[in-house]
Amino acid sequence: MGAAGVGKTALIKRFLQDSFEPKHRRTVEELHSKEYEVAGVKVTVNIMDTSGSYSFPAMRKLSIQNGDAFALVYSVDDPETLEAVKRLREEILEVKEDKFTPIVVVGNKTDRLHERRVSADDVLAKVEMDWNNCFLEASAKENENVPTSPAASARPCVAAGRPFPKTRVCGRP
Ligand SMILES: Nc1nc2c(ncn2[C@@H]2O[C@H](COP(=O)(O)OP(=O)(O)OP(=O)(O)O)[C@@H](O)[C@H]2O)c(=O)[nH]1
Ligand SMILES: [Mg+2]
Repeated sequence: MGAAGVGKTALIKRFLQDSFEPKHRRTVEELHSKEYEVAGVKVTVNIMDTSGSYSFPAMRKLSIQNGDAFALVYSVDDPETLEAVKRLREEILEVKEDKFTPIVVVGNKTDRLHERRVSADDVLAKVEMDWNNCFLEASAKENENVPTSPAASARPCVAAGRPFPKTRVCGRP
């Protein structure tokens, strides 16, 4: 979930098809499925690509109710999109009534070096220390740090390219 144009679809496309679409096509809502084998057991992961543009409160609430884990995406060149992430997190906590709902915050478009307006350190402190959620920065365009499996939400955090101590697991210190 996240504001319009932050790269939600691009991250999913990179993750599922290892490709990148330079054109912005606004998503209404799209469900993707991927099969995995984890410890010899087949699991199907459903990934809901939500809309940042047509995000009506009722639709958003339904997406939250139906979701088990959330990737909240902002763009490092737009501080407003980080504010949207903060509001979404509040809404998720309210709807789920569960502070252990898995949430990973993703700062996308790190390739836009000269346009960066959000400091990784500031977001890292807020997300990891205050929220106890996981944070990473990525570039769907350059295929940098895009999670490669759903298990990524349980792996040690990598923020802004700096690995955390091996014992630090996202959301569970
Ligand atoms: N430079 C750069 N551009 C990106 C990156 N990821 C996405 N974009 C571009 O940003 C625009 C929006 O990307 P989308 O993935 O469609 O954004 P979205 O969040 O799905 O947007 P909505 O579906 O409207 O909510 C497109 O033009 C993408 O090519 C990235 O990592 N770097
Ligand atoms: Mg989209």
